[in-house]
Amino acid sequence: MKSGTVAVVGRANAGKSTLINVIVGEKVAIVSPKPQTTRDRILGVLTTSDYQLVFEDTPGFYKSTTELNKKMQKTARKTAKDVDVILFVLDGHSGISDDDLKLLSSIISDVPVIVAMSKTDIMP
Ligand SMILES: Nc1nc2c(ncn2[C@@H]2O[C@H](COP(=O)(O)OP(=O)(O)OP(=O)(O)O)[C@@H](O)[C@H]2O)c(=O)[nH]1
Ligand SMILES: [Mg+2]
Repeated sequence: MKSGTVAVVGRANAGKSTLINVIVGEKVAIVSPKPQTTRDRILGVLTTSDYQLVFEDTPGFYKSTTELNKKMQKTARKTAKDVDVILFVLDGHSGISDDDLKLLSSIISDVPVIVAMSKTDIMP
């Protein structure tokens, strides 16, 4: 059986936790309209007869200099280095911003990145 780990990374409030809950089929991660809801790495596991995928939810990137925020950003960056694939979530409602592009280029490493767009149901 194949198995792999996926870090779900993106701006705060992009819809990362929502996506993981949908893929995994249960509510493993808290979802809320407030940015910075996810504060630590959270695991969601999808097991089928052919493969197993472990999703690591991460705190969303957010501009703030508080110690808590710095710690959360460090957690997200560390998680992104430790996995087989990065799933980068873009918020389709607010659109692609310079912050998204900066964040994306800052996490580029040897780990392949797949980009997903959330909130396509409410895209302008
Ligand atoms: N309409 C719509 N709303 C969505 C979608 N995905 C997420 N949301 C909403 O967007 C808000 C943020 O979703 P979360 O999944 O908590 O976002 P997150 O990226 O995990 O946020 P942080 O953990 O704070 O970084 C919530 O109010 C969700 O209900 C979507 O596809 N469509
Ligand atoms: Mg979250």
